[in-house]
Amino acid sequence: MEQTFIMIKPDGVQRGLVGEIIGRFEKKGFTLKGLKLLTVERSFAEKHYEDLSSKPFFGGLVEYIISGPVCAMIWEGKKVVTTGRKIIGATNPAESAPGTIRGDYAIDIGRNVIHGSDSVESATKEIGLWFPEGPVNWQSSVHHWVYE
Ligand code: RTP
Repeated sequence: MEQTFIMIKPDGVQRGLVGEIIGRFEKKGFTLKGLKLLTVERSFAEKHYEDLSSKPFFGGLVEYIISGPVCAMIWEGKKVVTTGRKIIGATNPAESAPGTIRGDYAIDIGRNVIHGSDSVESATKEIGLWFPEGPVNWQSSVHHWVYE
């Protein structure tokens, strides 16, 4: 079953959106396979966003990510990478549809509450970086009521 890496950024944690965001993924039918609250070092944030290191906003992005605790998660389910990105909404909250997390809870691109892996390959890489111990192994009891 597909897995994705989801991170509630420091603004989302400080604003008390952790429960709301977890609830959206749970109610969709996805399964939580990893969860931790942690403040990351600068070098770790730079590694996570290494593909963006040449962008002009890279420095500000790293400052933002290390500014407080983040909530790192592994979510599992059919097409969870693409569906997770739809639940999250467009990168710029000004363009995120209402009903998406960013559409409902964010205004600025530099305070857009949440990260989600953009491909299965990125998800594998990010889960390996954030959860070197691997996912928690448990079987959701709702599968028969979510998948035909
Ligand atoms: P994320 O990685 O956080 O899920 O976001 P994304 O794929 O939707 O967007 P990406 O292009 O990978 O950008 C990563 C994060 O950098 C910040 N950003 N700021 N000021 C700017 O123009 C700008 N562009 C991107 C956002 O916080 C974005 O989520």
